[in-house]
Amino acid sequence: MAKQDDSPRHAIIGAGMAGILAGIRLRKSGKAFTIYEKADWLGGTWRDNRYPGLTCDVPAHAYTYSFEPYPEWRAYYATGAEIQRYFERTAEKYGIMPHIRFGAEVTACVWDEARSLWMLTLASGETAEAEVVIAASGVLHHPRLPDIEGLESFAGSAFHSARWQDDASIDGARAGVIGNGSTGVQIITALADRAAHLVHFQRSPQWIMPVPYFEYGEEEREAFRRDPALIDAIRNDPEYWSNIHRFTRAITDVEGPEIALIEKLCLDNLENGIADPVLKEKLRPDYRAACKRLIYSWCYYDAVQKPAVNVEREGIARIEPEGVRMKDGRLHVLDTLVLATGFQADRFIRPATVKGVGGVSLDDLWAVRPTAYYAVSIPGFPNFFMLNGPTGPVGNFSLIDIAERQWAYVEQLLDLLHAGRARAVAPKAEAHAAYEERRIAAARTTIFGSGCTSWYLDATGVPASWPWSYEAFADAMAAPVMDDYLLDAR
Ligand code: NA7
Repeated sequence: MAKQDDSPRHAIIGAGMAGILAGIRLRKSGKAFTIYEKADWLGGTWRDNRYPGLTCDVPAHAYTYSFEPYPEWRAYYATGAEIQRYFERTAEKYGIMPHIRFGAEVTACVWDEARSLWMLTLASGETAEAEVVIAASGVLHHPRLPDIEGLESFAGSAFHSARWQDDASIDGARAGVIGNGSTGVQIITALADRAAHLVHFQRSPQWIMPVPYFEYGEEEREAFRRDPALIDAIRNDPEYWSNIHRFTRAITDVEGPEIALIEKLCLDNLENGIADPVLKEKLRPDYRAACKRLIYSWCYYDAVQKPAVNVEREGIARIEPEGVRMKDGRLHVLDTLVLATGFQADRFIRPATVKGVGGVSLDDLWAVRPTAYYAVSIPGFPNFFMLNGPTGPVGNFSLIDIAERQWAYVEQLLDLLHAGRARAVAPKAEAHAAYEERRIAAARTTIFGSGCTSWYLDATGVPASWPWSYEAFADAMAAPVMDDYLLDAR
């Protein structure tokens, strides 16, 4: 980015949902920015994940930028391919494409105190400068492969769900899926009618929340095109929002009525949705609902009752060239093995090296757990802001809404730089420490900390996410507490 005048340059890392959002906002206010994207195309998680059955479990019209409603969604829940198209189209429409540098992996960001700017190094060895870094590098980005003996020996194709192989034998073949998070469940529902034999390997059964599913016909889409107020009505649907508020109350009040209702709805679903009593017991969870991310599905229980599908709850002993050997000695012979085993959720911008004031590295600061003040900024890392960063809300709601609210907060800090009132802004260490202390205490009492394992937990077993209500998050993002920030005046 060439320096045109005195105004700050912005380096956005990642051209996924949040990076595109930051680009659109900066372009609108006429600011200089470059989006560095390590891959050769935009879309982030929606570019990487292409597995059959991929659907966003947030209603399509809610998983949409507030400023760019989209009449074209084909169903209440959008497919991954449609969402990818939406981001491509939106980036194009808002003039973001010329600002994206593809194949440009940022490997290091080092704060130059004397000049109040970030020195970026790319994988190519090239360097760049920017006064502001926006880390929009995603949460669930680095696949986590299971540590199962013999995985390498499998003779068929074995691959992670986020690295889908189009030429894998599925149709009329014998396939297995390890993992029953949202991903494994969606893959099973899509393959149940395609594979001749399909095994769903489950280490822990899941709570399955029944949800409505319907398609929008051409007539409805035409009505959305003509009258955007119809879309607003869906986005602002009081029932949708009261569900979200109920959900966050359920998370934060583990003995309250909301979580009891969620558990009842899921158990009724299991009771009424599964006919065979043996299968029903296999699928019955033995921990609290929403402790792991709640699975929303309108068709999983139908899928597992199809003749080709076998739910396997015995533990896996090892993987052999022919298939998966269970602890009780049985062998599932397979042609294809899908590893829907999740992601390393604690990476964020890493493995890039980030060094702030005094050469302190983010890796050292995050030795115990990734953390950020209100999920957005880090003491000692001036002008470094994260979207969907550590300790932010994760759950069954739109991360676009989360990122937009975080951007509104970041923008108020950037205004200080843009107005020339400061050269650098970072949260005070004591403000961050107080936030983390309160957050960790609250997080331990949430449903996420009620005794299951999940990607919501940090390495010490503390839930890593926002532990308060959605309203509390919205309030916190409405305006930064400026007293909690250190300004380095010009
Ligand atoms: P998740 O939700 O992290 O699920 C991973 C699944 O893989 C889960 O069922 C794990 O079982 C299972 N798993 C992981 N390692 C193993 C081994 N070694 N053996 C057997 N089973 C294993 O990832 P997803 O991709 O489904 O979803 C991630 C998010 O993407 C989702 O929450 C949405 O936000 C979108 P476990 O439960 O640990 O017993």
